[in-house]
Amino acid sequence: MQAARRKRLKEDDKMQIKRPAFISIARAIACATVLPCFLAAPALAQEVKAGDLVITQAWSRATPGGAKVAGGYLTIENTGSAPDRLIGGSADVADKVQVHEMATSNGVMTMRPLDKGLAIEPGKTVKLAPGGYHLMLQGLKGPLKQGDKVPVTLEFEKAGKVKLSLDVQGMGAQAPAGSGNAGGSMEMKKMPGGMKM
Ligand SMILES: [Cu+2]
Repeated sequence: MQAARRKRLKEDDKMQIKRPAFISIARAIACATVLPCFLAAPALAQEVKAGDLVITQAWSRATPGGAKVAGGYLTIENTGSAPDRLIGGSADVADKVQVHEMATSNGVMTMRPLDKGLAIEPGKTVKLAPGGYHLMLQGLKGPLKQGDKVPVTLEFEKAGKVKLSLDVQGMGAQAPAGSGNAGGSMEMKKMPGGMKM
């Protein structure tokens, strides 16, 4: 009896040691299950030109009911020879649209508005994506649903106001549909805590 009990205790110890590994596997599976959602969606073709700027892959994510904020993501290329700056925007679906930056400090993801906007240097391409720069739609008037096209007006210092629409992907999407990149798995490495933003 005693021996059996001792053996069971020893096995409990082993379980304790194994637990962290088990949790990370569970997280990896949770992340992986979101991949098929956006792989199955139709490809993006939208390209918006405003002066020297070319904007592509404007997208967002479906929001859970009652959510008051949503992220907006896009790629901005400056084909000209002068710098420009994304300073803000507006949308009918939200009270306000800000340009945010996300960064990790001491393992905690935080974000803050870019008061002076986001510089788009000549000859450069700037990507707003989960885990980095993003548009923040605040004071959402209703949920964003997968498949929606959400009209947004961006405001640039030089190019002025630019209208486009965000293609709404599934709730856990890490990249726009049809982008053909491995954005999902890259984000997973950057955010081991499994945070989605
Ligand atoms: Cu934000």
